[in-house]
Amino acid sequence: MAQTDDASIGTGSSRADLGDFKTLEQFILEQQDRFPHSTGAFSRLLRDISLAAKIVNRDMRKAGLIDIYGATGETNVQGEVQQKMDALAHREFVLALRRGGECCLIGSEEHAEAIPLDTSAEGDGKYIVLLDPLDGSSNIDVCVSVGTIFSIYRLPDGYDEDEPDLDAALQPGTKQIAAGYVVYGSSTMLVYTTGNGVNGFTLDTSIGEFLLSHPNLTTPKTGRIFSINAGYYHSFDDGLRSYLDWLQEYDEDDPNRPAKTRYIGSFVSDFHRNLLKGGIYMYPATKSSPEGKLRLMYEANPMAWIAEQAGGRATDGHGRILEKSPQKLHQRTPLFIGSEEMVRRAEAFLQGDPERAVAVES
Ligand code: FDP
Repeated sequence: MAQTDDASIGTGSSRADLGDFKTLEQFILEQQDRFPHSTGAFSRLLRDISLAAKIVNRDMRKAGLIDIYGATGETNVQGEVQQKMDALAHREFVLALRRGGECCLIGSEEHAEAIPLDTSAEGDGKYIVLLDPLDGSSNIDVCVSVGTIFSIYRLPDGYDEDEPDLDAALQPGTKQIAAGYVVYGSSTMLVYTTGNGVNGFTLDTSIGEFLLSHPNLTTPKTGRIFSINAGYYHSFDDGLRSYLDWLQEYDEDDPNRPAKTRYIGSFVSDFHRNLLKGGIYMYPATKSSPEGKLRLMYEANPMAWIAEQAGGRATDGHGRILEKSPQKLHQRTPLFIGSEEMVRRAEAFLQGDPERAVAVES
């Protein structure tokens, strides 16, 4: 068991003062100041998202005490059982974005069609937000970490923000202008990128602020963790099965083998752990999900950009996730994401060339 310094417990001396940390709001404003022509609309949009995340966090922490555990009795557009918290999180994000007025179109995993917002009252309404309001929600009833994933695009030229064509949301991941996630775990963290590195903020619930706890996050070039639902092993293709076997072999010259398996079954949480510690998360095509299970627009694209910005890699096994051109909002994709060397190795196995050199400079 880890040793604790008893003298510091309860004295406040082990707790950081607010002065040590930047709040998310301060950080966003600082970034905004770097662009002299910025109108502040994007900063306000991020603030709206972080506010909704705080509300979802609050409700989640009380979920066992009020009637928001369990299923709604509905299925979502994916045909999956909708949890009450899924519906509640969807509603909170839509309300926050509607109130803020900076977003003209929302695509949500919990809603069949993109949702146009009335932008006449407030804000510029130049942004499109795609989100998975509550990822891993089948874990809520058993107190396991879940998350929110979001992805922001600009409304392309030629579209009217008052009546945006729903197709405006169908942009490749390379067009994202921000992507992030919130993990509601043993603590709540918001991690995001605008293409200038990745920064992580931990929620201090006593003051209701996200504080910059993980500036300039980078992910290890390789790692020892692999995350996959091994229950589907027999429906994986030969290349993937060989890679999984290779990971589990003992090799006295390789400190990372045999690798360790860690699978929470909550993508945000699995991704977050691997980002910090080094590892690979895989959700391939299977017999029951021939196109994979994860959603390109709500899950794969935002996490792929964060992974790349942190020095990692994301592929569907054949090409870069961010370059996939979306055909529909709820499109699925196979996903292999995480430490660069591990993802490159997975690609080599999947493409039938396991001997291909993959080592990368650390
Ligand atoms: P969930 O269905 O609980 O929302 O994309 C959804 C997801 O969870 C991921 O968070 C998770 O990694 C995956 O599905 C788990 O699927 P399996 O149960 O098939 O492993």
